[in-house]
Amino acid sequence: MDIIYSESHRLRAPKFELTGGLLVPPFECPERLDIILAEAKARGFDAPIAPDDHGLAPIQAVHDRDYLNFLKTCWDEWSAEGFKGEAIANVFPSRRMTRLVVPSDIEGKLGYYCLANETAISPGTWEAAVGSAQVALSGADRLLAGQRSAFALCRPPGHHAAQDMFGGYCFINNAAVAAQHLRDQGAKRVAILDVDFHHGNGTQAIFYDRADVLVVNIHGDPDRAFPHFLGGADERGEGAGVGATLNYPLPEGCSFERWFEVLELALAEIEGWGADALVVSLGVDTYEEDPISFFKLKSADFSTYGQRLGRQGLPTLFVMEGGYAVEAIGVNTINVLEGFAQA
Ligand code: OKP
Ligand code: ZN
Repeated sequence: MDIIYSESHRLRAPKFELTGGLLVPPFECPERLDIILAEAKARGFDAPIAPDDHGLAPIQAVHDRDYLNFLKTCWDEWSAEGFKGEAIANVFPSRRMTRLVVPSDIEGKLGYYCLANETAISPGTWEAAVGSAQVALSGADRLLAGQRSAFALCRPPGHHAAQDMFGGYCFINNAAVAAQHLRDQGAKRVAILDVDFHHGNGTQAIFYDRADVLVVNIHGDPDRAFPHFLGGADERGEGAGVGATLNYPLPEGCSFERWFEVLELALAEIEGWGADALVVSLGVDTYEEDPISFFKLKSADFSTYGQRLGRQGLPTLFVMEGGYAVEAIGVNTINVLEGFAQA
């Protein structure tokens, strides 16, 4: 299985994340990918391959132009204001703040486009996010060329990013960009299976009214878990997309046995729907030791479900999302890929 990877992820290196009222070193850090790559090498995977540059057009196919322009210019506008720290949003168009006009002031703009303010924008964030999307696009190209699978080792992650919103460590929705690229290059129906612990609200929002992309999420119940305001079992799509969104929220302490039963339900739905290709939003924050999540998967369980994904028999693009137990992120991620390849 080819691993696509870009060094440009290192440009995403904020000093701070706002958590529990404190500015702490971000959970989503560059070392995550170093550890995954080291484990891939130790387990006999070929050296990673740099992505091809697809430009901005396939990103604009998913995200709004004004949002992308904001991401591109945010840091310069913020620092030009004389602010000393990283760009953290502090005012939002929340309920009963209904003037949905983009302010020209950078603090206003930042809040307009932000869905959660743990995520700081720092210099290089835009360049890293574009590079991450190129990794996903180049992974999709492998499937289009007839390969059975590919691993897009994306960073920053993407599944919380919607058409015009960043947050939850995400800026450009890599899985959505890849799925749209597969559609535009000939795939008729694409399924996205999001196994990250957190609900992929951005991916769901992007495809919510569409019948050609099935979006399936298995995640911590939003009553108890980030992103809190999307991911209920009753969200099933709208308009032409009714039935093409599926959500499986699960409770705190969820065991692998229960999680795997739900994976079987999800894969039966995907089988019945009839996809040409599968995009897996691969977050390994379902791990029992993850510092910000509450499922109980053990490292061996990642091999088990990787094998099951392999038996599904679909051309499959793995797109890296979360996973914050950094010491185990390599083993858990490669267990999924190796299990898949064994099946
Ligand atoms: C990104 B991805 C926990 C707060 C969580 C943000 C989590 C972003 C997860 N107390 N804040 O889905 O792995
Ligand atoms: Zn996550």
